[in-house]
Amino acid sequence: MGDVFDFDEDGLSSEFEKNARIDDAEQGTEAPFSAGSDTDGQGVQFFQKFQSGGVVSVGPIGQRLGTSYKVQIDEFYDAENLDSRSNSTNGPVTNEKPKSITRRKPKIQDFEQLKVLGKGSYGKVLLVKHRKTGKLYAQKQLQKASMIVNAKNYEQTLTERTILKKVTHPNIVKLYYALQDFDKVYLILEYLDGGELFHYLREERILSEKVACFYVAELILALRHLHINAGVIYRDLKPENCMLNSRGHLVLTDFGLSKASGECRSLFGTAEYMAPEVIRGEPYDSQCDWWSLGAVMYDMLTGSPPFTGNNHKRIMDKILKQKVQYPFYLSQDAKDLLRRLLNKNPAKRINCDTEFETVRKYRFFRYINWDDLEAQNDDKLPPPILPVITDPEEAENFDEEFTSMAITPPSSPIGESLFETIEQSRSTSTSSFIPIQRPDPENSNDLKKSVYFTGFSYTNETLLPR
Ligand code: ISQ
Repeated sequence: MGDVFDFDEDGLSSEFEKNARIDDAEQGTEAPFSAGSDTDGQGVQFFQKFQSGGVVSVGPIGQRLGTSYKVQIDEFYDAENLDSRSNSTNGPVTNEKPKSITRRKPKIQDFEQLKVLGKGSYGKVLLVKHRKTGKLYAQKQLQKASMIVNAKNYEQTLTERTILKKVTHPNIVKLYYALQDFDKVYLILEYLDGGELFHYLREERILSEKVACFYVAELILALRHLHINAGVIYRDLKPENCMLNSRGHLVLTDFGLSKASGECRSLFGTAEYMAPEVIRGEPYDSQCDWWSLGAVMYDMLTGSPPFTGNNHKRIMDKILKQKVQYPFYLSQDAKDLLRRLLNKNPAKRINCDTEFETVRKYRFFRYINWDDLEAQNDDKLPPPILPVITDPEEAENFDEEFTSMAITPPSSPIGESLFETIEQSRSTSTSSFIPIQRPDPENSNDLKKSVYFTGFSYTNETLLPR
């Protein structure tokens, strides 16, 4: 099965990593992951939990260099699907391992970079086009160097890749590939050409309750799926992470701050939408997402989150101490749901996972037929905003501040092909590749870059055309 999945041939070719792979492939057990001294310790818990999800674990940073690593091959995620697929199409169910599928590994150069869609602390998101199929994707790029300096970035990227690999839901962004070259890692994601939901909200200032209830209901479906089926707390629900696809459905993006369910303690997320228990540093669980949903819903209906201020401390103080004010124009139905979500005591806050049958019957959701919503039956329950998309390549629903930015070409792949590329670029001055140096096994920084990202690459076989 290992050969079905990308396994780092993009550039990880040092002796060091070859050794790592051999270890791994043979044993399939691994050292607990820790993202260095900067971690809160919960990374260990997270990665242990997800071992059976095909997560890579390369051992604590301090022990990485010069020791042998057990690096798990990305084999579990799709193994069952592939098994059942091959069984269902090729006769009776057997316990035999499926024959390996040989598919050319995607390379970053297979994608033409068209526009910048956004920029954040994580790096950049670009609109890219697959050269052969013409299909458009959003490509999230992160610099390896910054991730090595900032271990949290690194942990977040692996977290995002890991979670998106295991989650399939129409209201959660799809991950198609995880790729890398020498200095960057790339997530090739579903392109959500409707842009941010809150781009529409800021234009309109507030959404009507009839419009807002559709998005609140879609958010409930997405969060429930994460909590119940994937065992993940989203933790970072905020307007920027709610995007619209071309049909107008809400899709959650950005899983860098998500966490395996259970008890968490670290302070994460965006202040305005953060639950009181998270701010207090108390242990928290998936209830924190229902608070954030309340804060986002409040924002949709009033034009700003329930607690605002010009610095984080002020906002956090208010979240802990101030009572939520409900403007006169909110209906009783909206206030009723908001009060249940924005309850400072997580034990008294509504739990939309366990109390879903109650929640779905709230009057606030009277316009929603939940079966149609789940089935995305647009004829019966059309999304309230249909994004205007004249040409998806124009990314017209994204901020011009980004889409007008110049694109910098990707660096070359690593390994032998790099040398071909460099030779070609020497002889043909028209090459768009920027030659980069081959990783130097004597250079500890290069070594770190390679070792860190062993096993990062990934192809989601379930989403590829057959
Ligand atoms: C998908 N489409 C457009 C922009 C995006 C930003 C982040 C994650 C996914 C995206």
